[in-house]
Amino acid sequence: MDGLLDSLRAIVGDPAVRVDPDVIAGNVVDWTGRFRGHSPAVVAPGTVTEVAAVLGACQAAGVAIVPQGGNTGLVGGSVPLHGEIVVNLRRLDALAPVDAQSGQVTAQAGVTIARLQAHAREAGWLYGVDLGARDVATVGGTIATNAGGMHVLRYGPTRRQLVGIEAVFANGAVVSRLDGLEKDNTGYDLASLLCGSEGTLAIVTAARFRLHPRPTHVVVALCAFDTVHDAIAAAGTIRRTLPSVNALELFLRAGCELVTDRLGLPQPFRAAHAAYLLVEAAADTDPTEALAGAIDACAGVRDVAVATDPTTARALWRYREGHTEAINLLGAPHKMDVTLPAASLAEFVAAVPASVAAVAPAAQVWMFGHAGDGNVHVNVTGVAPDDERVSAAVFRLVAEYRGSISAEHGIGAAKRDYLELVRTEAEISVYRAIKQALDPTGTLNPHVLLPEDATGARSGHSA
Ligand code: FAD
Ligand code: 2HG
Ligand code: ZN
Repeated sequence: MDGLLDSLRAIVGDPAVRVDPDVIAGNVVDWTGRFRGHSPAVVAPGTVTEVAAVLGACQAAGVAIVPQGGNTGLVGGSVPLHGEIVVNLRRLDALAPVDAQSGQVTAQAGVTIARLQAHAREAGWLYGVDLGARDVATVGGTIATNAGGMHVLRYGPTRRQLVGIEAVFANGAVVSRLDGLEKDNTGYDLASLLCGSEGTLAIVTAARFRLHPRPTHVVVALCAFDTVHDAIAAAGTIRRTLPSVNALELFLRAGCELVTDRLGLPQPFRAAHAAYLLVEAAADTDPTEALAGAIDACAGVRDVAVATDPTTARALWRYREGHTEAINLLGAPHKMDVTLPAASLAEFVAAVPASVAAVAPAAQVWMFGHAGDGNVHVNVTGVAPDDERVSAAVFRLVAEYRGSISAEHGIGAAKRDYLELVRTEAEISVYRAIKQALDPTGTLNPHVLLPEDATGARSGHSA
């Protein structure tokens, strides 16, 4: 290890190899505090050439690495749970000017999503992905997880924004395809393959994104319902009747009370309600009337608050976005970001509390999410970090409803043992073949995504 650290210092310079446990403490534990690892070093390359040399040195030394961006990932995939070296990409933070002709921009892996959004906005465009972790989450991390967020309904997840990618593979090869051709049918789509690969196939160093025209008017409404079923049915009605819809976000009474209590916000309405649906519409002409018409067409709406200016809109969004922060204040949660077929979402939400109570009677269940995408975030608190009974029960329920165990956060370390619930043997063997072909020594994040194989051997080795 000492020899490897000397080589890494020679590549990136002394200050970019941090080994002091106090200094790297924040790099070895995840955002929730549930996943805590240890590492001999955090290495921060400043150029693509340095990334390739760092990877080459680690591969030659037989030491595994975990790529890391903002470390906001929620599935334990960004921290060194098996003593891997952390390769942090935050220093790769160049952002090229927006190409006004194509409506595209190239950004390096360490650029934060908030910076990318602001950069696009200043040039009169919009970046299609938005998420609560925007100030810290990076281009590289959001590509590696195919991050979704609040606007998937309108613009799709990260994969849909990608026009090209630059990445370093385990053998040190650099692939760079950033010329922004909207149409290019020349073989495998590497950008799509790497998007969602969770740092297991390559380190992403830069990407070319397509931007969207920026609607001039944004209106937000928070609607209250007496049943979860009505709120979810309303999401379907609004999708159908409001072409300018940007976001359809669900949260429940318990979560709303937790957020108002822990974050010191006023109650959104005089009375508490069973479920809330936050609706955002955006267009080039004022969508307020169309939004009101769509809400009128929904059954069971008990109260509505509308925001037509950015400050009030942010205040309404806070009730929804504040969930992750407020729940973390209760202790490290178990997070299950799942998608259900739209027709089963309400039934699934109704069934979750009993499934959890059957295995963990004292646990608390919090549910919220992107109702327009069929994606609900099931958070459970009051369960020991390594107690798998709750995840197993919820994921089994998801599989029964033919849903997915990851809508947007990925598999990471948290869900690798459940992949077989929703992916066939044939699919997993193709995944293994891809991993084996691109990373035969198991250098790149070898302890995430894929389950242990039939022989009990893990894909790759630990440090
Ligand atoms: P990290 O956490 O550092 O890494 C995540 C994964 O990507 C790891 O497997 C890591 O190894 C890999 N990786 C990181 N950088 C690279 C790279 N350059 N090359 C290859 N692999 C890399 N997620 C959503 O999808 N939607 C949401 O709405 C959402 N909201 C969130 C709100 C909060 C408050 C928080 C804390 C998280 C939220 N997340 C959400 C989860 C998280 O922000 C995303 O998963 C995000 O994509 C992680 O980006 P990051 O830069 O922090 O990556
Ligand atoms: C969100 O939608 C994020 O707010 C985080 O995906 C979800 O905290 C969670 O479980
Ligand atoms: Zn989410």
